[in-house]
Amino acid sequence: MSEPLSPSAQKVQEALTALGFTYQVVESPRPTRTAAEAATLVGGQVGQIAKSLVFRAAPSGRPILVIASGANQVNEWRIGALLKETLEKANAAFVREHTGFAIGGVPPLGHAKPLPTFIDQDLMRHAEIWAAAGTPNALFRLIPADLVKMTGGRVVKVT
Ligand code: 5CA
Repeated sequence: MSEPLSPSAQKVQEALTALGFTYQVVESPRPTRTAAEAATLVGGQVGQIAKSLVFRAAPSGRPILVIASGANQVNEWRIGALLKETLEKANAAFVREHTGFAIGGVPPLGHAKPLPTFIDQDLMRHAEIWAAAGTPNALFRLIPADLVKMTGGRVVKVT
């Protein structure tokens, strides 16, 4: 617990602190590369894991962040319709370029540049949720309402 955070996790911790949140990023020795692994580690339900998924909107080419419940499969068409664009899954290089983080650790905040963000309404019904914090081993626990505040995201149905 008192080990120093890795640089990517530290970046997320600093973003949280800069926004006035007291949430603490924790890094575990065990990887939490997937929502299921994260849920097992924190002893929660997979639906309480906020997975940050990056898409590429066409034709604009801009990045879009969808923060979905670990229990849900994002319906790309539904989000695309809100943007009047088509969403395609981003590749690893696109994710790193636009967020500054690698797949498996993409956090909901602290990105290279802020991304237009959509938040799964199903995350809102939990008392607390967990999000990735920069590396496949880093997480932080938060209240869903704060996820909306820290990202400026729009809460929508994503399935
Ligand atoms: N640290 C965990 C739990 S919070 C985590 O980040 N999970 S995640 O679900 O948010 O991130 C993994 C996601 O990355 C997958 O759901 C998938 O959408 C995406 N992903 C995994 N592999 C690839 C790949 N090769 N190309 C594009 N996206 C990928």
